[in-house]
Amino acid sequence: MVNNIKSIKAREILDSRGNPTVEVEIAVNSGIRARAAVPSGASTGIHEALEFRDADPKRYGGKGVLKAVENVNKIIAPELIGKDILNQEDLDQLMIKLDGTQNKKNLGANAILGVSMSIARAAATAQNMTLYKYLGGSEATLLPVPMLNVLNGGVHANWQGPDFQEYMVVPSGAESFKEALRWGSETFHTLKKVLKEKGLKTSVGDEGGFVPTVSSNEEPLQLIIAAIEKAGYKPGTDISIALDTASSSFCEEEKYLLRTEKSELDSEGLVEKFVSLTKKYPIISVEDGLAEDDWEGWKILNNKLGHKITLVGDDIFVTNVKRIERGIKEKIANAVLIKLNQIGTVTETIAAVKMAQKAKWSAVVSHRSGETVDSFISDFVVAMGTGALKTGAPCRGERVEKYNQLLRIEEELGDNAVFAGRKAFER
Ligand code: 2PG
Ligand code: MG
Repeated sequence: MVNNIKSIKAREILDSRGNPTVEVEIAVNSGIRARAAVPSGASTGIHEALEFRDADPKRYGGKGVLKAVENVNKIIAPELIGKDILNQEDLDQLMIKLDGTQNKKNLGANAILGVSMSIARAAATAQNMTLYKYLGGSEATLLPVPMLNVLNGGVHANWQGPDFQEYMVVPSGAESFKEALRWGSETFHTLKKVLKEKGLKTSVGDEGGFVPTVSSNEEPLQLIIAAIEKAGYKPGTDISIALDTASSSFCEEEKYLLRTEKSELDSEGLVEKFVSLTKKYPIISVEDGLAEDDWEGWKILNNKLGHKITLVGDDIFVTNVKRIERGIKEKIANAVLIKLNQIGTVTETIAAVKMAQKAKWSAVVSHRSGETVDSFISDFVVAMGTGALKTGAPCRGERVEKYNQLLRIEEELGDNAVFAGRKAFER
């Protein structure tokens, strides 16, 4: 009885872009309270679970989430009150049933996920455990390699930077998470100097990375290599590079339009570009190299590079076991990006990670470009032991809070902490 839900209350708050999002607060009979906030994407995949927005032009340009809030308070809460918070899976299933659609379009994935995450948090507190231990058990000791998005492009930069959305530094050669974060942060600050010296802009995009005006998608790689070296690190040994090209966002009628380079490529042409870039630069991972429905192109990419580097599917898999299963069967990638709000419950997200792990695929846990200071994913990545996390630049409160939470977890684990290191990207 003490662990039964007493009340659930959702509210509309703002995310890091100043857009409304859902926050849920749960109270349990024992007196425990827990809170969770839902993130929001900009380069959202069309196959993602639905994020419910009011579409009322008089409020927040149509982006209000009052309907999702109401769905929590009026529909979900009455069903869940009195139920035991320790039954995460049952409660998630109940909400899935209550919604009754494939993509959660009745209640909204943003409504359901807020409840799902706050239940997990309350349950951890009820068990007197940290969240990562509650979700992952005593085996949860693996700290992820941080993938720090130091240079933003695409939609996260209002198309004022490169076409590729994310250029990440990956300090996989470090000995600990703490050290990796320092290397990443030093490189970030050195990159600022490199940009300044070249007379390039140092303003930042949605995920905290710089947005210089460049004339190609290769130029950022040269700038980042210069920064890594200038910061005193060895590119490819200490610090490697990962890309999220978010290719769905510049794909039109099966053609990939690279504005900065004034070129138009087909799938094979883009794959060839990745092949040549990976020969020249220490790129260890490419996410969304091809668009969300270009299964054929993905196959070509995986045949060419899958044995060498990590190929992460984000928009194509959308943390959905059905799509991941198809990807595994058709051998089109070797890793999956994991975002809780793409699918909408903690239980389904865990299932997606487990499916990837069973197939010996990597799983990269990820933030969204619209975030809050909620650091659920930091605990989640340790709980799941995936060894890799991307959560933006070491800049802007909502990004650094995730990295800071991992510092706390590493400290708490002490000698038991294991840093994933280069192994996380071995193929
Ligand atoms: C991505 C994400 C996070 P968004 O494409 O991987 O970096 O961006 O949240 O805008 O979908
Ligand atoms: Mg992506």
